[in-house]
Amino acid sequence: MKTINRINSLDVLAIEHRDFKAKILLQGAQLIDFSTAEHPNNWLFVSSANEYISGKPIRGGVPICWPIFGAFDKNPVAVQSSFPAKVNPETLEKTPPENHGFARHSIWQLDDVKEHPDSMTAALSLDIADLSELYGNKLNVKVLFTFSKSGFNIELTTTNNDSKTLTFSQALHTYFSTSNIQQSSITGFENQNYVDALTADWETKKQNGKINFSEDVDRIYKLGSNCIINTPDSALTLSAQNSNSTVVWNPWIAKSQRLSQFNDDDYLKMLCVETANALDDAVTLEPRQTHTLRLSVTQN
Ligand code: TA6
Repeated sequence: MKTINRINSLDVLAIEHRDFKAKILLQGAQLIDFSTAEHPNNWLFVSSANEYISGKPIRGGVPICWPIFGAFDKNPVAVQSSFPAKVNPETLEKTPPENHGFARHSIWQLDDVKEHPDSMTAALSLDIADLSELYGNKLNVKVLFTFSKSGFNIELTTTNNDSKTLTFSQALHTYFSTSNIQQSSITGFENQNYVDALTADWETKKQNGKINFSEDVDRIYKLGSNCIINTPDSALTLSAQNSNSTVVWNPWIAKSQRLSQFNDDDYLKMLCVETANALDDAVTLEPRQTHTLRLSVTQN
């Protein structure tokens, strides 16, 4: 069953099946709730501090960071030249594209919801041409969600509609829920290099053992998110295709007090594992070329 409801000023697609439930905000095509009959609590973290007002990204679920991941000036030159800063003709003041791109606070079109014997799919797309003279008609983006009793899949497909090569960065910025961050860990990145975004010059370091959480963490691992997230409540398996970066983030105490739409103690209840193509892993598309980023999340 599918219905369109509202949370404050935002439309939300609610999907109900005997084996699973899901909710997707049309703003940002943002999955904010997924659970199964067997694992009935929301697998995703969503802050109770969210206001659900138009144009303001929701903190939690799976924000789609696109066509830029992170801060514009931390992106490679190829991304910066694909999406140049906007110049005010009078003042010549430059306004760079916003952190994490515009997709996550734009209204996506719901193209299709299909029921299958053991799964349901929801397809959404974003009409770039209407969004901004900077991006109009350059890129096309759509997302396909597949829900089943074992978990959810997300496929984010980008097509280059321009006559020249374009480079973009991206992330499925997934917030996972935990009842105790200090008893949570991630395995699968042992001995891997990562960029520590908390250091002044974004030092490269090596991961020793599993990833634990006892302080501010903001790391970009140089490989796709094929890992296991262990919390006191669940053991989630993530597998990704066409992703060469994974961002692991927990803001911890001080940053939690500064973040919008986030309670001071929310850091105790969440961890982000973001399936991405960031920094030098940004994706270059020739004209008419297509790229699909895939994430599968299942519970053992
Ligand atoms: O998760 C990686 C990250 O880039 C962090 O550095 C932090 O900024 C986080 O995203 C949240 O960003 P937001 O714009 O949603 O507050």
